[in-house]
Amino acid sequence: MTDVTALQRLSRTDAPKPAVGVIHLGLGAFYRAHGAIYIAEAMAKSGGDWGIIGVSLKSPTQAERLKPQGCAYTALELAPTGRIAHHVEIVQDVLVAPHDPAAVLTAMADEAVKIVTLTVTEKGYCHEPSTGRLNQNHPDIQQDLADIANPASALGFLVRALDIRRAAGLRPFTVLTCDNLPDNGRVVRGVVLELAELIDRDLRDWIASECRFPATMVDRIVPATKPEDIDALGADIGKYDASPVMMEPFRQWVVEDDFVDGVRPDLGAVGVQLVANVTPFEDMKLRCLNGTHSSLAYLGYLGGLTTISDTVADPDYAAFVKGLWRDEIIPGLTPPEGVDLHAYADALLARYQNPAIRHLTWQIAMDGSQKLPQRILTQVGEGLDAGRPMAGLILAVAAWMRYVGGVDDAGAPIDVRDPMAQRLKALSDAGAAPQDKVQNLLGLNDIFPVSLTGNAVFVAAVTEAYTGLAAHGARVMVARAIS
Ligand code: CS2
Repeated sequence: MTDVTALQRLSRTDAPKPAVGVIHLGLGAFYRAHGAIYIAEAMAKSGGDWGIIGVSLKSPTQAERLKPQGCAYTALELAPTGRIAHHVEIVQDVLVAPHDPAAVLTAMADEAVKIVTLTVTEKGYCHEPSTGRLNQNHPDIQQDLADIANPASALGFLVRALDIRRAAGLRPFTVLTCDNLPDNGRVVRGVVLELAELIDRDLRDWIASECRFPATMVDRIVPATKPEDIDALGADIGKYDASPVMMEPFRQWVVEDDFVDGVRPDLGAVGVQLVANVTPFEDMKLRCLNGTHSSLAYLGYLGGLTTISDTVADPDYAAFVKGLWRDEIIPGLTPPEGVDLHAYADALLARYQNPAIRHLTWQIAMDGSQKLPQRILTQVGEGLDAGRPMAGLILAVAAWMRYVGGVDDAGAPIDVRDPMAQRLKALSDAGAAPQDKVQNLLGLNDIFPVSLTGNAVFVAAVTEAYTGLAAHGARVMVARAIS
């Protein structure tokens, strides 16, 4: 094992620092491995002032790790055949919103800033997943409404910064969401306008007419960095990087080309697809990738499988996920022009099999209450309506129900991370028999739409799947699903 503390810290080179043009809200590993790298490449290729200031909305950890190394970091590309370390210098500073909200607002209100990008995860939009409407009872939104000069939520920062720009006679920035939500541009626009309206009707109207909220589809598998990754990287590059990111070689970014005054980095020069309609790409990715990721995460975790690559190394799980694509997911999709969805699914399986990517099923299982609707439930409803058998995805829904009950197939407790974790466990515990537990969870209409809970075929199938999982475990049920 390398003694990483003996290594010299990673630092910036003395290349000139680009001026800031982007503020990023929610500086996690994904954006540093995806959007930030594309923007850095676009600037290297075509110029422009697109340096990034990152903002952490909750924890100071990222700032504490990155600032002592000048905000430079290593992005480690992990292919089955080897690894490539990229040195990334696009981030200029990291601000911690709860420590100094005024500094964040000042940065966002700077005229030089043209784009605010976001990766705040599904729950960061403070919306009701089943309707897309702003959840006005969300504690962060309550805090925004009580004191918008010191916002708590990403939406509060957007609204307040836009207000400051309007008052100063400046143009708004483009709001570029990079989260895995269907129609993510429309969702963020909707909740920003709802919040703005609660504060000032004129502000709402100005944002509605002047601001732009392009939709995007983002894709790159970026497992959370583990302590042993930091250690191994130290041995590889001979420097201590406190905050490297681990990423697969594959990446894709599809962006609706609708920016304020048309101002943006030259993303097209570095492989970003700039299109008029992102929806077919977003549906393909959310359903084929994220839908099966979540399915494998719950069924894999319950069955004692630690990573996605371990899960698809099991022939039954591999056959199961192929069946999901072939019989349940692809038949419900309209492919983007020129895309062969079966080839897309084959490529996905190869990405999942990459043994160099240790993506924990536990990590993907997080926040299921926020992910299930768009990843699985919508397509289950549509499939059943079209008369397709949706037994595999329904088994995945039942596996999520088992998972949030908090005990795996070996009887070990599960550390369930979800904004609704306590409520989910209480509902599960309140039912004695499997059908009561299922019934209780189906009562959550912010997750399950009535169109689904009112569908007797769905209710019977999910109850049967849950009962099977409780009696035989996930591995047996996955094997049965393919036979
Ligand atoms: C994953 C995604 O954690 C999860 O929920 O499904 O982060 C997934 O790895 C990315 O969307 C891939 O682009």
